Amino acid sequence: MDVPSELIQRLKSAGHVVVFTGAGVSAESGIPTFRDRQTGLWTNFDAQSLATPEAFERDPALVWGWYEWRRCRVLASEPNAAHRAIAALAGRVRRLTLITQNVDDLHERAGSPEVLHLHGRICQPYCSACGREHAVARPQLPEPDDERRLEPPRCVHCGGRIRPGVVWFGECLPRRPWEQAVEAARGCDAFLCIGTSSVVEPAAGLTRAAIVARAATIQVNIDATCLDELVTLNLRGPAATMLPRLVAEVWPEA
Ligand code: BJW
Ligand code: ZN
Repeated sequence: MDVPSELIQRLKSAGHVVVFTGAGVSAESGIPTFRDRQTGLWTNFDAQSLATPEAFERDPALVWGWYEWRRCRVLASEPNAAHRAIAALAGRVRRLTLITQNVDDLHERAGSPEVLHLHGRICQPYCSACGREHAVARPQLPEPDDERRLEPPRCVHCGGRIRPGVVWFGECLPRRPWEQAVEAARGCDAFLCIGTSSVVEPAAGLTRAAIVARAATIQVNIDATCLDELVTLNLRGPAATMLPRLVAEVWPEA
């Protein structure tokens, strides 16, 4: 791994480390990313028909069925070496803030206790009318096909439709996690940006905020992004390989 020695020293002495993750961190767990040229969700499905409040209003069974299929995939997957390396890192630095755009719970299952979910959680649906959380049963769905439609359940309190617990296009990010994420990005010493295309706002602005605040910024990605020339170090490769190596080199087990 090609990490310049001055940067290693800078990272070792970083008191507050932020780890910011996107779909690429879960790709090696078998969860599809959004914008991959072949397997990306938005390559194969229309985001406007599935990931907007208007889409749910128009065709709730289409949207709910699709998200239940996605929830099945999350439940059937396991954390990978990248999730585990991030969990281990938390025990080796003074302070670590983990921010994710992912709606899966693989960071938690890898042992990261506190995760700021900017785009919600797929396993925590709630009532579209009164906002109360809804406990969902384990989904039993056939393999994806055209019959993926499923009527959303109704709220036991108010009868409203239950909706997926995720943040759709045009919706605001949850206030508290967003505020905490902004504060962490502006105040950290090191910022690791892992497996995100950095095209979705306002989340993508966090890395820019860390750059402006002169934190050491490290990007891990298998592909080029708009941040390649802006970060302190650009590590090109799969997260499940690169992150354990980076953590072992900079923050070895005591
Ligand atoms: C690997 C790898 C491996 C692969 N190892 N790497 C300003 C400018 C322009 C537009 C906007 C703006 N402000 C707001 C907008 C609109 C919109 C937006 O950003 N649109 C852009 C796409 C143009 N944003 C919003 O609407 C947001 N809300 C908002 O701004 O509210 C205020 C407001 C309200 C009303 C009007 C105006 C403003 C909400 C955004 C919600 C995003 N929701 C989704 C879906 C969540 C639910 C679901 O799961 O279905 O969140 S979209 C999707 O993108 C998902 C992700 O969290 C998000 C980011 O994607 P991510 O994680 O980066 O995945 P990919 O696939 O893009 O990239 C994967 C990367 O991994 C790639 O780079 C690979 O190379 C890499 N990789 N394998 C390492 N093994
Ligand atoms: Zn309700």
